Amino acid sequence: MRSLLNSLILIIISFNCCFAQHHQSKPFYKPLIFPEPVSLQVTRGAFVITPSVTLVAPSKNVSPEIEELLIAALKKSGVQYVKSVQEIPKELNHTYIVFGLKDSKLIQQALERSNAVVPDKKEAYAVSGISTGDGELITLAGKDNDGLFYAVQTFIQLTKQESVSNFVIQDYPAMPIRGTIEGFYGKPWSMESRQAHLKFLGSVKANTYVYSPKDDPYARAEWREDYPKETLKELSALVEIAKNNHVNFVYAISPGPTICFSDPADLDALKRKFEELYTIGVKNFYVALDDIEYTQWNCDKDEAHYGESGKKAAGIAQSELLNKLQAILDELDPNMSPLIMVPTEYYDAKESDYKNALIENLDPKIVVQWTGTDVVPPSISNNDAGKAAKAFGRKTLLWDNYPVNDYGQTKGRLLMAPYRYREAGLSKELSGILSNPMNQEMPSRIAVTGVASFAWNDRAYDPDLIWYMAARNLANGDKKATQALLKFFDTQHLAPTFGSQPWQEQAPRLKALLDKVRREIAFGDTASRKKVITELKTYAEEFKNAPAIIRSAVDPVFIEETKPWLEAMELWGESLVLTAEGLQAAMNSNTKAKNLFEKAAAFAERATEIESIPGATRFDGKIKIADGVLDVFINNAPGLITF
Ligand code: LOG
Repeated sequence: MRSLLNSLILIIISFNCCFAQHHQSKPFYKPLIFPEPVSLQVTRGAFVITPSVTLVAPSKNVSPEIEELLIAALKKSGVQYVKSVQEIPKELNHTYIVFGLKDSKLIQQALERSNAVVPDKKEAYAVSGISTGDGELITLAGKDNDGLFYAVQTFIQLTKQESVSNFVIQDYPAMPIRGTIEGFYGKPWSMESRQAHLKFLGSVKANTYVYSPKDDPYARAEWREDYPKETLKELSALVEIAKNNHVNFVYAISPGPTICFSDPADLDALKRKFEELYTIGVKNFYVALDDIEYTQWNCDKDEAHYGESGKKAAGIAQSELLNKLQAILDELDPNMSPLIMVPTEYYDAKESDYKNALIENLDPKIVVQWTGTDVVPPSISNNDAGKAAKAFGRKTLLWDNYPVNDYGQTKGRLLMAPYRYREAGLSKELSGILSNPMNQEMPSRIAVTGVASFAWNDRAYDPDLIWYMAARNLANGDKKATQALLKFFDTQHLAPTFGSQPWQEQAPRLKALLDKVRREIAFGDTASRKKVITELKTYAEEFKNAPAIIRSAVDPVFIEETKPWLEAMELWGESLVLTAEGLQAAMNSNTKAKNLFEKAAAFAERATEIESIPGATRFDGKIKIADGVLDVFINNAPGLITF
C-alpha cells in the first residue's frame, strides 16, 4: 500500500515536471519556401515579428522599391509601427530588421551575429531570423539588388506562415535566365494580365519575360510598322513594372515571314523598331525565326546575294542579320544584354546544314533557344541538353512548350499538371528556361511556378510539392480552396504532345480512386464495397462543390478565365454524386438505382456540351474534364452491380 502511494506521488511529480517543461519549449516548425532555397537551417526558438519593428536604415545603393515592398509586407503581416535607426544596438528588446547589400558594414555585422553568409553568386541572398535577448534580429541581405529583392520575397512567404522556428536561409539561382515567353498563337494576353504576370514572376524569383505574342501584328505580320502611340505607352508601363519586379522585359520581333535579308531597308526597319522600344526603356531584344518558310527567299535580291535558297543559305542569311543587329544594339547601348534568338530548326538537337551554317557564323554571345527533342517534348534529359549545346555551339536557353494550349490537341483543355520530367542537373547544361504559357495567364501560373522553381534549384525540385504550393498561393493560403483547386487541376492534368500520345496522364488522383472502386467492387466483400462507395460519394461531393469554393476564394480573373471549366466540373460533379448514389442503391438491390444512373447520364451529357469562351483560346472547342477517366467510369458504372 505504501509503495503504491509512493509511486502515485512520483507520477504526479513527473507529470508536473514534464508539463512545465513542455510549456517552456513549445515546438516551432521549419517553414516551406518556394522555389526551394539552396540552404534553409532552422535554429532553436520562435521567429517573432513584434507589432512595432525597427528598421535599420539600408545603405544608399538599395533600390527604393525594395524598401517599399518590405514595408508593405510588414504592414500586411500586422506590424503597426516601423521606426528607422542608423545602427543595430547590442541588446534587442523587440524586432529589428537590417536589410541591404552584402558589402555594407551594418549588413556584415548583422550577418555575423546571425551566423549567415550571402553566397558569392549573382542574385544571391541570405535571410535570417534569430532571437537575441528579448528581441529578434532579422537580416535581409542581397549580393546585389536582385538578390535583395529575392530576400524580401522569401521574407514575405515567411510572414505568411505560423509557428516558424528561427532560421538562416542562404540562396542563389542555379540558372541565370528564368521566366516566360509569351510566344503563343491566338489571343494575346491583355496589358492588365501582363502587368499581373510580371509581379507574379518576381514573386517566384523569375527574372525574364519575353514579349512575343504571335498575334501582335507589329511584332510579326506587320513588323515594319511603327506601334501606335497608345500601345507604346502601354508597353512602357510594362517595362516599368518589369523593372520594379526585377524582371528583364525582352522585346521580340519576328521578321521571318516577309524579311528580305540583303535589303538594307529591312535592316533599317529592324533598327528603327529596336530604337523605338529602346526609347521606352527596353534593354533586351530578341529575334524570333520560328515557324517560317526558310527554304524559299522572300525577295529576288536574296537569291542574287546568297545564291539559291535552301536550308544552308537560310542559316547564313539569318546569322548575318543577327550579327548586324547585335552590332547595332552594342552601338545603341554598350550595357545592353546580348540578343536572344529562336532558330527555324528549334525542335531537335540533330546537327544539320542549317544549324551548322547558323552557328558557324553566329556571334557567340547571342543566346539561342531550343524547345527540346520535339516541339512539345515528353521529357528533357541532361544528355538531350548536352547535344543541343553541341548542335547550337553554346548552352541553350530552353523554350519549354508547357503549359501552352494553342495547338489542336489542347482543344478544350487547360494544362495544369505539375511541371515534370526535366532532369535534375539541367542547370549545368542550359543557360535557363522560358515557359511558353497558355492563352490564360492565371491558370498558367501553376506550371510556371514549377518552371521558375526548377530553374532556381533544379536539384531540389519536387514537382508535387511545388504544385501544392502553387495552388496554395492561388488560394491565398486557404486550405479548403487549395484542396478544391488541386481537384480541379487534376481534371486538367493531361498534357498532349503534337502526336497522339500525351506526355502527362489525365486525372491521376481521380483515376486512382475510381480504379480502387472497380477493384473493390470486383474483389471485395460487402463491407469493403460499401466503404469504397461511401468514399467515392464523399469525393464526388467535394468534386461537385470545388468550383463554388474556388469562386469564393480565388482571384476573379482566374474565375473568369476558367469559367466554362468550372461550370463543366460542377455538372460532372453532380453526375458523379448520382453515380455513387446509384452504386449505393444497387448494393441494396434498390430499384432506384436505374433512375439515379439515368440522371447521372443526363448531367454528364449537359457537361460535355459546354464550350470554351469563343476566341479566348486559339482553338475553340468543347470543354474537357478528366476525359477518358471520369466519362468512362460514369458510363460503365450502371453495369458494375446487377441485381
Ligand atoms: C511555336 C510557338 C507555339 C508552340 C506550340 C515554338 C518555338 N514556336 O510549332 O509559338 O506556341 O509551337 O503550338 C510552335 O515553339 N511551333
